[in-house]
Amino acid sequence: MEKSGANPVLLALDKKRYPPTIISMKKIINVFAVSFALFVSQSAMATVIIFDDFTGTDGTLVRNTTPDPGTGNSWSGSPGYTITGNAVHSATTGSGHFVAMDMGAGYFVDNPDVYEISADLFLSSTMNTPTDFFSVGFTAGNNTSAGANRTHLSTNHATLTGSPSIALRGNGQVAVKVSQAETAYISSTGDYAAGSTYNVRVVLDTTLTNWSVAAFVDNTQLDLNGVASGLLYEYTTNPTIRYASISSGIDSTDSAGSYLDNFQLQTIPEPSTLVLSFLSLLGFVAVRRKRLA
Ligand SMILES: [Ca+2]
Ligand SMILES: [Ca+2]
Repeated sequence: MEKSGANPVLLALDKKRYPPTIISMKKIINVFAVSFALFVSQSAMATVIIFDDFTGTDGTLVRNTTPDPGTGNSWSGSPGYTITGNAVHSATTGSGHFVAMDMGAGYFVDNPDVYEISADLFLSSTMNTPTDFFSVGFTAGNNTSAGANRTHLSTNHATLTGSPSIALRGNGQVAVKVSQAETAYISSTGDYAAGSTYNVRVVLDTTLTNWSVAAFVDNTQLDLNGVASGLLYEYTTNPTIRYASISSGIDSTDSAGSYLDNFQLQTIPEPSTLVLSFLSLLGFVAVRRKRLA
């Protein structure tokens, strides 16, 4: 054991270096007040539009169900997804499936905001190919066929490829598509190995003239614009979208152990709004301190 003076916690409490007037209770309370108020304001400003943790009877088709216990209309799409073990599983019919929540034509244009789609994804370790995947994203269309073609990753489906979307692939890759033709990000094979749960998020800002996209895996932001500075992808032509979608390409051997859970579409505070509320909080704390002094 080092002598106690080397311990940073004890150092912080060393009243010779940090006299009581500096580490005052008032200061500590103020720091907590700012952190707490900022946390509350962020939570208050995020609005959940769809949330589904799929607490349904095993074997129930996801199609035509309403989110349980959350919010939203009802899922439409292919009969290829069932609720099993309180999560979305791929049925054995066909390999590709699709369900979507219809937000209505023009919704994301008429209600400019910062939209985030997120979900927890788990792929069975029997998966090993890039064409096996689960993905979530914003799409222009929906697919009602039982064996819907592999979408989101496909170059064959202009209206079903996510604009944008994020996919976890069977070979351990994460891919972010911003249109049928363009993949903004793709990780190395094996970076996100099967057998773990990954929280994926794709964020679309429709308040801007040129919409921007951010993407995250387990709170790590992905670099969507390559060597250019920053991490955001920016559209030169904004996509036409109306659905919040789930899609996959999972064959029957891999379907049992692979699932999607906790689907959510929410609006989140714009960075500029956050800065403003932080500044106003600082002002509030300053006034409060003046009064207390
Ligand atoms: Ca669940
Ligand atoms: Ca970059």
